[in-house]
Amino acid sequence: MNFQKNFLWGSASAAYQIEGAANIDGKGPSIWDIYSNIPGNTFKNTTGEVAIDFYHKYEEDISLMKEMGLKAYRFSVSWPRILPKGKGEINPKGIEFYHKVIDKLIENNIEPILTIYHWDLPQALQDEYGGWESRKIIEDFTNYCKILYKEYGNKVKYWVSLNEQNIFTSLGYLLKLHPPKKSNMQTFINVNHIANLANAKAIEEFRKHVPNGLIGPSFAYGPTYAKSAHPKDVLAMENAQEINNFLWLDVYARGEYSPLTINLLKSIGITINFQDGDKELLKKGIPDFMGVNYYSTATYRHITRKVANEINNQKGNTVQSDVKELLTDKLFVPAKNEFVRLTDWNWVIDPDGLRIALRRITSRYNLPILITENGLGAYDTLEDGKVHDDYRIEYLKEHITAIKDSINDGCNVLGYCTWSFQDLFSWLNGYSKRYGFVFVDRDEESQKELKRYKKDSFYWYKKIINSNGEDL
Ligand code: GCO
Repeated sequence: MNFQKNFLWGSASAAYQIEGAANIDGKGPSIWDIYSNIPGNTFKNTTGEVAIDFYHKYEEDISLMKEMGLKAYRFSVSWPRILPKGKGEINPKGIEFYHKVIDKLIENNIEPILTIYHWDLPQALQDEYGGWESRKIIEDFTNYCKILYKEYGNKVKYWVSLNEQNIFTSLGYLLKLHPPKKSNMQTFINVNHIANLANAKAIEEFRKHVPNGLIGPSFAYGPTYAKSAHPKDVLAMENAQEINNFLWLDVYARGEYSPLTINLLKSIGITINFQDGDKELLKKGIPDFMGVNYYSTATYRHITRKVANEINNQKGNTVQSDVKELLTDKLFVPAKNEFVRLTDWNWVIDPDGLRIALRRITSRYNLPILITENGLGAYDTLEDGKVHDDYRIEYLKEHITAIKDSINDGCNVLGYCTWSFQDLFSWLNGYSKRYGFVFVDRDEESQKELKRYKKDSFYWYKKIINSNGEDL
Protein backbone atom coordinates (compact mmCIF):
# COMPACT_ATOMS: atom_id res chain seq x y z
CA MET A 1 0.00 0.00 0.00
CA ASN A 2 1.07 3.54 -0.61
CA PHE A 3 -0.28 7.06 -0.55
CA GLN A 4 -3.74 7.17 -2.11
CA LYS A 5 -4.03 8.80 -5.52
CA ASN A 6 -5.65 11.99 -4.28
CA PHE A 7 -3.52 12.26 -1.13
CA LEU A 8 -3.51 15.88 0.00
CA TRP A 9 0.12 16.97 -0.06
CA GLY A 10 -0.26 20.26 1.72
CA SER A 11 1.15 22.95 3.89
CA ALA A 12 -0.39 25.10 6.63
CA SER A 13 -0.54 28.54 8.22
CA ALA A 14 -2.69 30.72 10.46
CA ALA A 15 -4.11 34.20 9.91
CA TYR A 16 -2.34 36.05 12.73
CA GLN A 17 0.96 34.40 11.85
CA ILE A 18 0.99 35.48 8.20
CA GLU A 19 -1.56 38.12 7.25
CA GLY A 20 -0.37 41.31 8.90
CA ALA A 21 -2.71 44.17 7.88
CA ALA A 22 -3.83 44.18 11.49
CA ASN A 23 -5.75 47.45 11.29
CA ILE A 24 -6.54 47.57 7.61
CA ASP A 25 -9.80 47.43 5.64
CA GLY A 26 -12.12 47.35 8.60
CA LYS A 27 -10.53 44.54 10.62
CA GLY A 28 -11.21 44.70 14.36
CA PRO A 29 -8.59 43.92 17.03
CA SER A 30 -8.07 40.34 18.16
CA ILE A 31 -6.78 39.27 21.57
CA TRP A 32 -3.41 38.70 19.90
CA ASP A 33 -3.24 42.23 18.49
CA ILE A 34 -3.72 43.61 21.99
CA TYR A 35 -1.62 41.01 23.84
CA SER A 36 1.45 41.12 21.60
CA ASN A 37 1.57 44.90 21.82
CA ILE A 38 2.02 44.81 25.59
CA PRO A 39 5.78 44.81 26.25
CA GLY A 40 7.11 41.63 27.82
CA ASN A 41 4.40 39.32 26.49
CA THR A 42 6.19 38.01 23.40
CA PHE A 43 9.75 37.20 22.35
CA LYS A 44 11.57 40.52 21.87
CA ASN A 45 8.12 42.13 21.77
CA THR A 46 7.51 40.92 18.23
CA THR A 47 3.97 41.11 16.91
CA GLY A 48 1.99 39.94 13.90
CA GLU A 49 1.08 43.48 12.93
CA VAL A 50 2.86 43.13 9.58
CA ALA A 51 3.81 39.44 9.86
CA ILE A 52 4.74 38.37 6.32
CA ASP A 53 2.05 40.58 4.80
CA PHE A 54 0.15 37.71 3.22
CA TYR A 55 -2.80 40.10 3.07
CA HIS A 56 -1.05 41.95 0.26
CA LYS A 57 1.22 39.20 -1.01
CA TYR A 58 -1.17 36.25 -1.23
CA GLU A 59 -0.98 36.14 -5.02
CA GLU A 60 2.81 35.88 -4.97
CA ASP A 61 2.67 33.17 -2.32
CA ILE A 62 0.01 31.17 -4.13
CA SER A 63 2.03 31.29 -7.35
CA LEU A 64 4.93 29.80 -5.38
CA MET A 65 2.56 27.06 -4.19
CA LYS A 66 1.57 26.41 -7.77
CA GLU A 67 5.20 26.23 -8.82
CA MET A 68 5.77 23.64 -6.13
CA GLY A 69 2.72 21.64 -7.19
CA LEU A 70 1.15 21.87 -3.74
CA LYS A 71 -2.14 19.98 -3.60
CA ALA A 72 -3.66 21.64 -0.52
CA TYR A 73 -3.17 24.80 1.50
CA ARG A 74 -4.46 25.17 5.03
CA PHE A 75 -5.07 28.73 6.18
CA SER A 76 -7.26 30.26 8.86
CA VAL A 77 -9.88 32.97 8.71
CA SER A 78 -9.46 35.83 11.14
CA TRP A 79 -12.72 36.13 13.06
CA PRO A 80 -12.30 39.90 13.70
CA ARG A 81 -11.60 40.49 10.01
CA ILE A 82 -15.04 39.06 9.25
CA LEU A 83 -16.77 40.44 12.36
CA PRO A 84 -14.74 43.35 13.78
CA LYS A 85 -16.64 43.20 17.09
CA GLY A 86 -16.99 39.43 17.10
CA LYS A 87 -20.69 39.67 16.27
CA GLY A 88 -23.13 42.00 14.61
CA GLU A 89 -21.92 43.94 11.63
CA ILE A 90 -20.04 41.99 8.94
CA ASN A 91 -16.97 43.52 7.30
CA PRO A 92 -17.45 43.10 3.49
CA LYS A 93 -13.74 43.64 2.80
CA GLY A 94 -12.90 40.75 5.11
CA ILE A 95 -15.39 38.47 3.36
CA GLU A 96 -13.97 39.51 0.02
CA PHE A 97 -10.35 38.86 1.03
CA TYR A 98 -10.95 35.18 1.77
CA HIS A 99 -12.98 34.79 -1.43
CA LYS A 100 -9.95 36.07 -3.32
CA VAL A 101 -7.58 33.69 -1.51
CA ILE A 102 -9.89 30.69 -2.00
CA ASP A 103 -10.52 31.51 -5.67
CA LYS A 104 -6.83 31.91 -6.35
CA LEU A 105 -6.08 28.55 -4.71
CA ILE A 106 -8.79 26.77 -6.67
CA GLU A 107 -7.70 28.43 -9.91
CA ASN A 108 -4.28 26.87 -9.31
CA ASN A 109 -5.66 23.42 -8.44
CA ILE A 110 -4.83 23.77 -4.76
CA GLU A 111 -7.46 22.40 -2.39
CA PRO A 112 -8.27 25.02 0.27
CA ILE A 113 -8.41 23.71 3.85
CA LEU A 114 -10.11 26.37 5.94
CA THR A 115 -9.48 26.67 9.67
CA ILE A 116 -12.30 28.53 11.39
CA TYR A 117 -10.51 29.41 14.63
CA HIS A 118 -6.76 29.70 15.04
CA TRP A 119 -6.59 31.69 18.29
CA ASP A 120 -7.29 35.28 17.18
CA LEU A 121 -10.47 35.81 19.16
CA PRO A 122 -12.10 39.22 18.69
CA GLN A 123 -10.97 41.39 21.63
CA ALA A 124 -14.53 42.74 21.93
CA LEU A 125 -15.77 39.31 23.08
CA GLN A 126 -12.91 38.96 25.55
CA ASP A 127 -13.84 42.36 26.99
CA GLU A 128 -17.57 41.78 27.03
CA TYR A 129 -17.78 38.40 28.71
CA GLY A 130 -14.31 36.90 29.06
CA GLY A 131 -14.26 35.09 25.71
CA TRP A 132 -14.08 31.32 26.12
CA GLU A 133 -14.95 31.59 29.81
CA SER A 134 -18.59 32.32 29.05
CA ARG A 135 -21.24 30.15 27.41
CA LYS A 136 -22.24 33.26 25.48
CA ILE A 137 -19.40 32.48 23.11
CA ILE A 138 -21.21 29.38 21.83
CA GLU A 139 -23.86 31.50 20.11
CA ASP A 140 -21.38 34.04 18.76
CA PHE A 141 -19.03 31.34 17.49
CA THR A 142 -21.93 29.52 15.82
CA ASN A 143 -23.05 32.70 14.07
CA TYR A 144 -19.51 33.35 12.87
CA CYS A 145 -19.32 29.76 11.57
CA LYS A 146 -22.64 30.12 9.75
CA ILE A 147 -21.37 33.20 7.94
CA LEU A 148 -18.34 31.24 6.73
CA TYR A 149 -20.42 28.20 5.76
CA LYS A 150 -22.79 30.35 3.69
CA GLU A 151 -20.00 32.33 2.04
CA TYR A 152 -17.42 29.66 1.37
CA GLY A 153 -19.31 26.36 1.77
CA ASN A 154 -19.75 25.79 -1.94
CA LYS A 155 -16.05 26.37 -2.64
CA VAL A 156 -14.28 24.75 0.30
CA LYS A 157 -14.58 21.03 1.02
CA TYR A 158 -12.17 20.59 3.96
CA TRP A 159 -12.78 22.52 7.18
CA VAL A 160 -10.97 22.59 10.51
CA SER A 161 -13.14 23.78 13.40
CA LEU A 162 -10.91 24.66 16.38
CA ASN A 163 -7.14 24.62 16.05
CA GLU A 164 -5.27 23.08 19.00
CA GLN A 165 -7.89 23.68 21.65
CA ASN A 166 -5.58 21.81 24.04
CA ILE A 167 -2.77 24.29 23.41
CA PHE A 168 -4.61 27.61 23.45
CA THR A 169 -6.42 26.63 26.65
CA SER A 170 -3.30 25.22 28.39
CA LEU A 171 -1.15 28.20 27.46
CA GLY A 172 -3.91 30.73 28.13
CA TYR A 173 -5.49 29.29 31.29
CA LEU A 174 -2.79 27.24 33.02
CA LEU A 175 0.67 28.36 31.99
CA LYS A 176 0.14 32.11 31.51
CA LEU A 177 1.96 32.05 28.17
CA HIS A 178 -0.91 33.14 25.92
CA PRO A 179 -3.78 35.57 26.44
CA PRO A 180 -5.57 35.92 28.80
CA LYS A 181 -2.56 34.77 30.86
CA LYS A 182 -4.44 32.99 33.63
CA SER A 183 -3.64 29.97 35.71
CA ASN A 184 -6.51 28.09 37.26
CA MET A 185 -7.33 24.45 36.78
CA GLN A 186 -11.09 24.78 37.26
CA THR A 187 -11.26 27.71 34.80
CA PHE A 188 -9.18 25.67 32.35
CA ILE A 189 -11.66 22.80 32.53
CA ASN A 190 -14.65 25.19 32.25
CA VAL A 191 -13.16 26.88 29.20
CA ASN A 192 -12.52 23.51 27.59
CA HIS A 193 -16.04 22.29 28.25
CA ILE A 194 -17.41 25.45 26.65
CA ALA A 195 -15.05 25.12 23.68
CA ASN A 196 -16.14 21.47 23.30
CA LEU A 197 -19.77 22.58 23.14
CA ALA A 198 -18.95 25.35 20.65
CA ASN A 199 -17.04 22.84 18.53
CA ALA A 200 -19.95 20.38 18.57
CA LYS A 201 -22.46 23.11 17.70
CA ALA A 202 -20.24 24.27 14.82
CA ILE A 203 -20.15 20.71 13.46
CA GLU A 204 -23.90 20.27 13.91
CA GLU A 205 -24.51 23.45 11.86
CA PHE A 206 -21.91 22.42 9.29
CA ARG A 207 -23.97 19.33 8.44
CA LYS A 208 -26.93 21.56 7.55
CA HIS A 209 -25.03 24.18 5.56
CA VAL A 210 -22.19 22.25 3.92
CA PRO A 211 -23.60 18.74 3.45
CA ASN A 212 -20.86 17.70 1.06
CA GLY A 213 -17.97 19.07 3.10
CA LEU A 214 -15.77 17.38 5.66
CA ILE A 215 -14.95 18.87 9.05
CA GLY A 216 -12.83 18.04 12.09
CA PRO A 217 -10.88 19.76 14.86
CA SER A 218 -7.07 19.95 14.87
CA PHE A 219 -5.60 18.40 17.97
CA ALA A 220 -1.97 18.89 19.04
CA TYR A 221 -1.27 15.25 19.74
CA GLY A 222 1.80 14.36 21.77
CA PRO A 223 1.50 10.62 22.45
CA THR A 224 2.70 9.57 25.89
CA TYR A 225 5.45 7.06 26.66
CA ALA A 226 6.40 5.36 29.91
CA LYS A 227 9.95 5.94 31.10
CA SER A 228 10.37 2.23 31.74
CA ALA A 229 8.50 -1.08 31.68
CA HIS A 230 7.97 -0.77 35.43
CA PRO A 231 4.20 -1.17 35.83
CA LYS A 232 4.08 1.95 37.99
CA ASP A 233 5.68 3.96 35.17
CA VAL A 234 3.12 2.52 32.76
CA LEU A 235 0.28 3.57 35.06
CA ALA A 236 1.81 7.03 35.36
CA MET A 237 1.95 7.25 31.56
CA GLU A 238 -1.69 6.17 31.33
CA ASN A 239 -2.80 8.87 33.75
CA ALA A 240 -0.85 11.43 31.75
CA GLN A 241 -2.52 10.13 28.60
CA GLU A 242 -5.99 10.70 30.10
CA ILE A 243 -5.19 14.29 31.02
CA ASN A 244 -3.02 15.21 28.01
CA ASN A 245 -4.88 13.44 25.24
CA PHE A 246 -8.16 11.67 25.99
CA LEU A 247 -9.53 14.75 27.77
CA TRP A 248 -10.01 16.15 24.24
CA LEU A 249 -9.78 13.24 21.81
CA ASP A 250 -12.59 11.25 23.45
CA VAL A 251 -14.93 14.23 23.49
CA TYR A 252 -14.25 14.97 19.84
CA ALA A 253 -14.41 11.42 18.56
CA ARG A 254 -16.93 9.81 20.91
CA GLY A 255 -18.90 12.79 22.10
CA GLU A 256 -18.19 11.98 25.75
CA TYR A 257 -15.44 12.24 28.35
CA SER A 258 -13.50 9.18 29.39
CA PRO A 259 -14.68 7.96 32.83
CA LEU A 260 -11.04 7.76 33.94
CA THR A 261 -10.43 11.39 32.98
CA ILE A 262 -13.53 12.53 34.88
CA ASN A 263 -12.40 10.57 37.90
CA LEU A 264 -8.85 11.91 37.79
CA LEU A 265 -10.20 15.44 37.76
CA LYS A 266 -12.68 14.67 40.53
CA SER A 267 -9.92 13.33 42.72
CA ILE A 268 -8.37 16.80 42.85
CA GLY A 269 -11.68 18.60 43.31
CA ILE A 270 -12.25 19.64 39.68
CA THR A 271 -15.65 19.13 38.07
CA ILE A 272 -16.95 19.37 34.55
CA ASN A 273 -19.94 21.69 34.71
CA PHE A 274 -22.61 19.91 32.71
CA GLN A 275 -25.91 21.62 32.02
CA ASP A 276 -29.07 20.20 30.47
CA GLY A 277 -28.57 19.36 26.83
CA ASP A 278 -24.74 19.31 26.93
CA LYS A 279 -24.43 15.54 26.66
CA GLU A 280 -26.75 15.43 23.64
CA LEU A 281 -24.93 18.30 21.94
CA LEU A 282 -21.49 16.71 22.35
CA LYS A 283 -22.80 13.60 20.59
CA LYS A 284 -23.72 15.75 17.58
CA GLY A 285 -20.14 16.95 17.19
CA ILE A 286 -18.52 13.74 15.91
CA PRO A 287 -16.14 14.88 13.16
CA ASP A 288 -15.54 13.45 9.69
CA PHE A 289 -11.82 13.21 10.36
CA MET A 290 -9.43 13.86 13.20
CA GLY A 291 -7.02 16.69 12.44
CA VAL A 292 -3.64 15.92 13.96
CA ASN A 293 -0.90 18.45 14.58
CA TYR A 294 2.14 16.38 15.40
CA TYR A 295 5.44 17.70 16.70
CA SER A 296 6.63 15.48 19.55
CA THR A 297 6.02 12.79 22.15
CA ALA A 298 6.09 13.12 25.93
CA THR A 299 7.59 10.65 28.39
CA TYR A 300 6.38 10.13 31.97
CA ARG A 301 7.50 8.31 35.05
CA HIS A 302 6.06 7.47 38.41
CA ILE A 303 7.25 9.25 41.52
CA THR A 304 6.86 8.40 45.17
CA ARG A 305 4.71 10.55 47.42
CA LYS A 306 7.88 11.74 49.18
CA VAL A 307 9.44 12.99 45.93
CA ALA A 308 6.10 14.50 44.93
CA ASN A 309 6.01 16.54 48.10
CA GLU A 310 9.58 17.65 47.58
CA ILE A 311 8.75 18.87 44.06
CA ASN A 312 5.73 20.72 45.38
CA ASN A 313 7.79 22.48 47.97
CA GLN A 314 10.66 23.39 45.68
CA LYS A 315 11.50 27.05 45.76
CA GLY A 316 10.70 28.83 42.54
CA ASN A 317 8.13 26.24 41.53
CA THR A 318 5.48 28.54 40.20
CA VAL A 319 3.07 25.95 38.87
CA GLN A 320 -0.40 26.73 40.10
CA SER A 321 -1.36 24.70 43.14
CA ASP A 322 -4.12 22.46 41.79
CA VAL A 323 -2.02 21.64 38.72
CA LYS A 324 0.76 20.66 41.09
CA GLU A 325 -1.70 18.53 42.95
CA LEU A 326 -2.79 16.79 39.78
CA LEU A 327 0.78 16.01 38.83
CA THR A 328 1.87 14.91 42.20
CA ASP A 329 -1.27 13.33 43.62
CA LYS A 330 -1.47 11.09 40.61
CA LEU A 331 2.26 10.67 40.85
CA PHE A 332 3.25 11.21 37.24
CA VAL A 333 5.94 13.60 36.14
CA PRO A 334 7.61 14.30 32.81
CA ALA A 335 10.83 12.38 32.25
CA LYS A 336 13.67 12.54 29.81
CA ASN A 337 13.63 10.14 26.87
CA GLU A 338 17.20 9.20 26.04
CA PHE A 339 16.28 7.72 22.65
CA VAL A 340 15.17 10.87 20.88
CA ARG A 341 16.87 13.96 19.44
CA LEU A 342 15.89 17.54 20.18
CA THR A 343 15.37 20.65 18.04
CA ASP A 344 17.10 23.98 18.72
CA TRP A 345 14.10 24.78 20.92
CA ASN A 346 14.36 21.44 22.75
CA TRP A 347 11.31 19.92 21.12
CA VAL A 348 11.55 16.15 20.88
CA ILE A 349 12.14 14.84 17.35
CA ASP A 350 10.43 11.47 17.08
CA PRO A 351 9.13 10.29 13.69
CA ASP A 352 8.02 6.92 15.13
CA GLY A 353 5.90 8.96 17.52
CA LEU A 354 3.88 10.15 14.54
CA ARG A 355 3.21 6.56 13.50
CA ILE A 356 2.22 5.78 17.08
CA ALA A 357 -0.12 8.80 17.13
CA LEU A 358 -1.84 7.72 13.92
CA ARG A 359 -2.13 4.13 15.10
CA ARG A 360 -3.56 5.07 18.51
CA ILE A 361 -6.22 7.28 16.93
CA THR A 362 -7.13 4.59 14.42
CA SER A 363 -7.27 1.88 17.02
CA ARG A 364 -9.30 3.85 19.60
CA TYR A 365 -11.60 5.81 17.26
CA ASN A 366 -11.30 4.36 13.77
CA LEU A 367 -11.59 7.79 12.13
CA PRO A 368 -9.87 9.05 8.99
CA ILE A 369 -6.97 11.37 9.85
CA LEU A 370 -5.82 14.58 8.26
CA ILE A 371 -2.36 15.59 9.43
CA THR A 372 -2.94 19.30 9.74
CA GLU A 373 0.56 20.24 10.95
CA ASN A 374 4.06 18.81 11.24
CA GLY A 375 7.39 20.47 10.71
CA LEU A 376 10.73 21.61 12.03
CA GLY A 377 11.35 25.01 13.56
CA ALA A 378 15.00 25.95 13.00
CA TYR A 379 17.42 28.84 12.57
CA ASP A 380 17.91 29.16 8.80
CA THR A 381 20.52 31.26 7.05
CA LEU A 382 20.15 32.97 3.75
CA GLU A 383 23.34 32.90 1.67
CA ASP A 384 23.44 34.23 -1.87
CA GLY A 385 19.69 33.90 -2.11
CA LYS A 386 19.77 30.25 -1.02
CA VAL A 387 18.91 28.35 2.15
CA HIS A 388 20.48 24.90 2.52
CA ASP A 389 18.05 23.34 4.99
CA ASP A 390 19.06 19.70 4.66
CA TYR A 391 18.09 19.24 8.36
CA ARG A 392 14.47 20.11 7.42
CA ILE A 393 14.51 17.73 4.48
CA GLU A 394 15.77 14.97 6.77
CA TYR A 395 13.06 15.72 9.32
CA LEU A 396 10.25 15.73 6.76
CA LYS A 397 11.55 12.61 5.06
CA GLU A 398 11.52 10.66 8.33
CA HIS A 399 8.03 11.85 9.18
CA ILE A 400 6.60 11.11 5.73
CA THR A 401 8.12 7.63 5.95
CA ALA A 402 6.36 7.18 9.29
CA ILE A 403 3.06 8.15 7.64
CA LYS A 404 3.65 5.65 4.86
CA ASP A 405 4.30 2.96 7.46
CA SER A 406 1.14 3.89 9.34
CA ILE A 407 -0.87 3.59 6.12
CA ASN A 408 0.56 0.11 5.75
CA ASP A 409 -0.46 -0.54 9.36
CA GLY A 410 -4.05 0.22 8.36
CA CYS A 411 -4.47 3.92 9.17
CA ASN A 412 -6.63 6.00 6.83
CA VAL A 413 -4.60 9.17 6.27
CA LEU A 414 -6.21 11.72 3.95
CA GLY A 415 -3.36 14.15 3.71
CA TYR A 416 -0.33 15.81 5.21
CA CYS A 417 0.12 19.53 5.81
CA THR A 418 3.60 20.62 6.71
CA TRP A 419 3.98 23.54 9.06
CA SER A 420 4.56 25.82 7.27
CA PHE A 421 4.70 26.94 3.65
CA GLN A 422 6.28 30.34 4.25
CA ASP A 423 8.31 31.38 7.30
CA LEU A 424 5.92 33.08 9.66
CA PHE A 425 5.40 34.67 13.06
CA SER A 426 5.87 32.17 15.89
CA TRP A 427 3.63 33.03 18.87
CA LEU A 428 6.37 32.55 21.40
CA ASN A 429 9.52 32.84 19.31
CA GLY A 430 8.93 35.77 17.01
CA TYR A 431 10.58 35.47 13.61
CA SER A 432 13.81 33.65 14.42
CA LYS A 433 12.19 30.21 14.51
CA ARG A 434 11.54 29.32 10.90
CA TYR A 435 9.40 26.48 9.59
CA GLY A 436 8.78 27.27 5.94
CA PHE A 437 9.80 26.05 2.49
CA VAL A 438 9.94 29.73 1.59
CA PHE A 439 12.34 31.98 3.45
CA VAL A 440 10.94 35.41 4.23
CA ASP A 441 13.61 38.06 4.66
CA ARG A 442 12.89 40.17 7.70
CA ASP A 443 16.27 41.90 7.95
CA GLU A 444 16.14 45.47 9.16
CA GLU A 445 16.54 47.06 5.73
CA SER A 446 14.57 44.56 3.73
CA GLN A 447 11.69 44.29 6.16
CA LYS A 448 9.43 46.42 4.11
CA GLU A 449 9.99 44.23 1.11
CA LEU A 450 9.64 40.90 2.93
CA LYS A 451 11.23 39.21 -0.02
CA ARG A 452 10.61 35.48 -0.55
CA TYR A 453 13.36 32.90 -1.32
CA LYS A 454 12.90 29.22 -2.06
CA LYS A 455 14.82 26.97 0.32
CA ASP A 456 16.33 23.62 -0.72
CA SER A 457 13.39 21.92 1.00
CA PHE A 458 11.05 23.66 -1.47
CA TYR A 459 12.51 21.68 -4.37
CA TRP A 460 12.61 18.51 -2.33
CA TYR A 461 8.91 18.64 -1.34
CA LYS A 462 8.05 19.42 -4.96
CA LYS A 463 9.70 16.14 -5.93
CA ILE A 464 7.85 14.23 -3.20
CA ILE A 465 4.50 15.63 -4.31
CA ASN A 466 5.27 14.95 -7.93
CA SER A 467 6.06 11.30 -7.26
CA ASN A 468 3.13 10.96 -4.80
CA GLY A 469 5.55 10.04 -2.05
CA GLU A 470 7.45 7.40 -4.06
CA ASP A 471 10.63 9.42 -4.32
CA LEU A 472 11.37 9.57 -0.60
C1 GCO B 1 5.14 28.40 16.96
C2 GCO B 1 4.33 27.16 16.81
C3 GCO B 1 3.11 27.46 15.99
C4 GCO B 1 2.15 26.37 15.98
C5 GCO B 1 0.82 26.58 15.32
C6 GCO B 1 -0.14 25.72 16.06
O1 GCO B 1 6.35 28.30 16.92
O2 GCO B 1 4.53 29.44 17.16
O3 GCO B 1 5.06 26.12 16.29
O4 GCO B 1 3.50 27.98 14.77
O5 GCO B 1 2.70 25.18 15.52
O6 GCO B 1 0.33 27.88 15.29
O7 GCO B 1 -1.28 25.48 15.37
